[in-house]
Amino acid sequence: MGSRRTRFTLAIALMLALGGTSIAYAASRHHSKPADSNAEVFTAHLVGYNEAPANNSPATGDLTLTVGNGQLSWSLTYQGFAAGNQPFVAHVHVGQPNVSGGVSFFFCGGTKPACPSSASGPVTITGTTLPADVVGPTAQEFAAGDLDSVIKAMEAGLTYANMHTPAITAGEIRGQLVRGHHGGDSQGEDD
Ligand SMILES: [Cu+2]
Repeated sequence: MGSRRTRFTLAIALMLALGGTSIAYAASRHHSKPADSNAEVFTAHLVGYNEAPANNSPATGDLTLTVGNGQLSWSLTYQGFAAGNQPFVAHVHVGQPNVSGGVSFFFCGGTKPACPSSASGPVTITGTTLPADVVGPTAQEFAAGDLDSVIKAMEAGLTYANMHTPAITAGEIRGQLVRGHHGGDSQGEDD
């Protein structure tokens, strides 16, 4: 009788312990969120294989973009372009993987300052994007200034970042924006 009771007590203790573990896990996840509780992070890994059509560019780029407080905060690092083939624009398009869509907003080049040369090593540019920075794509019924619709497209996996160069003016490296810190895996999963 005694051992039966002990086993029962152990089972209850185990259940409580497991329950406690999952509560602690949920709490720590909640704590890891950014200050703005509505903030969302997107990442993209830009490579030539993601362009349409694919190319053999040695260059790579990594974008981290945070949505919050009605604006986007972003950081883009790029490297590996040939010295004489530096990117002249980096921006975000609306389009699903392997489809070329119109431009939504710029990181460098276009409506923003020129893209710094990466001829002597990796370059990181940072900035914020406000509704006024959104130029469209109007042909896809994304109105200029409508950042909210672009964010919805981003959440649906329908935006990509790319960089254009003199060698491949249509776009040399590209990456789909995906939620969280898994941008490096995105294209493989989507294909
Ligand atoms: Cu582009």
